[in-house]
Amino acid sequence: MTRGERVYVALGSNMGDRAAHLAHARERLARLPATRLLAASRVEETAPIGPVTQGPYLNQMVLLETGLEPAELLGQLHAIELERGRVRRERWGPRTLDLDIVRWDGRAVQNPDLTIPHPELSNRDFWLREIADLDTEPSPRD
Ligand code: A4P
Ligand code: MG
Repeated sequence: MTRGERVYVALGSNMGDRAAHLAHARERLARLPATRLLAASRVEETAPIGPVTQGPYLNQMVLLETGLEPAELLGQLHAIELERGRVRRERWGPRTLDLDIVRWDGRAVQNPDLTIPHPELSNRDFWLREIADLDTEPSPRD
């Protein structure tokens, strides 16, 4: 494929087999059309953020290179969430798998379905740490 754009996607899970949900997401992201998975951060267990009482999360960030448009990638992320039985109940509530577009190098998006960079980026220490992981560790394929 021609060189794509670099996108940071956050993976989160706090229901069921959390590690298996993240592994499934990584495998599926690596096989998306016109997309390569360049690197994955450490997996971290994090205390739940937000107003809802719920269990701890496993969080991880991956770096993709993609030729997809933002709306296309969002559609693909929703499809992968559905494969893990994701049901949208309450905002910020528990979930088997949550996939968020956190940052898209060279682009900003603001529409009713999509905000990039993700508005919570600067509030989430673990996202900032995971991005730092991705930016400092050269990927094996570089
Ligand atoms: N949407 C807008 N911008 C984006 C984007 N950049 N990436 C829209 C992905 N989606 C985006 O999302 C609702 C809608 O947001 C989507 O349909 C899309 O059109 P959702 O996944 O159904 O709902 P949500 O995840 O509950 O809402 P939101 O606002 O994405 O919340 P977050 O930020 O995902 O928070 N605690 C810990 N420790 N770790 C976590 O990962 N996550 C959440 C959820 C709460 N607490 C957490 C964690
Ligand atoms: Mg979300």
